[in-house]
Amino acid sequence: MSDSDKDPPLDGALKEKLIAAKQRWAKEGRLLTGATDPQHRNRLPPGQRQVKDWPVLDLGTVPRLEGQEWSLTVDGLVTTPLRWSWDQFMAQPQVTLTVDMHCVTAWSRFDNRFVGVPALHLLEQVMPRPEARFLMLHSYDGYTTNLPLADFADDDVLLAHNWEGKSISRDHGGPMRLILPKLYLWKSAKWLRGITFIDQDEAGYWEKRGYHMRGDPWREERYDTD
Ligand SMILES: Nc1nc2c(c(=O)[nH]1)N[C@H]1C(S)=C(S)[C@@H](COP(=O)(O)O)O[C@H]1N2
Ligand SMILES: [Mo]
Repeated sequence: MSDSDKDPPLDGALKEKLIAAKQRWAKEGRLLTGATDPQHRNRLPPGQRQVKDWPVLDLGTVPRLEGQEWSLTVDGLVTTPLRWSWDQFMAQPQVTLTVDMHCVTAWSRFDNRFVGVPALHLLEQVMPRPEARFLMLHSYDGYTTNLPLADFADDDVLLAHNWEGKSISRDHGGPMRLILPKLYLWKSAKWLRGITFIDQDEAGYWEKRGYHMRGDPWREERYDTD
């Protein structure tokens, strides 16, 4: 039996992150926001300007998903693939976070309060296999985008369905979209319908068209300049 056969399904680092996150969420009233993080005192990443409205950006096809038509499928390199109906999704643990959003088109919007299911909770359910290192997100409009598992596996990543106390509107990705504040917003897939765990990075819709494979706004990873 090789060492990897004995690996626990949820690797140690991921498990520690999950436990630490749960402890933080458990502190009542705790909202995660750059405002409370001294390292983000300068909240505007390089080349960004602050906006107060929330612009809509997408491929132009806005899916209409009524209750029964919606599901989320998680598959690929996971121990327990899953498919959640809307009711099953809404029955998962929920967290409220206040986060900043940074779009590659140079606008940033501060203090957006989202409610949703933590990505770490989803990871705990599906248990990525040790060889899983990236994710491909699939959306109802045909959009795709890729992510490192390390960026998805963090306590500020949400499968979000509510913004500022209201269901997320259709044009902003309702009924459910990803919110991953650490990367440019094109990584936060709207109308999310599937997540596939993969071992090697693959380019999604914009990444095939010259956008950066990771997209960290603090490093200004807008385009692949190679
Ligand atoms: N499904 C889907 N998700 C998507 C997109 C898209 O076209 N389809 N566009 C991305 C891009 S390029 C941006 S900037 C943000 C915009 O989100 P917003 O319209 O809510 O501001 O959504 C991202 N998620
Ligand atoms: Mo974008």
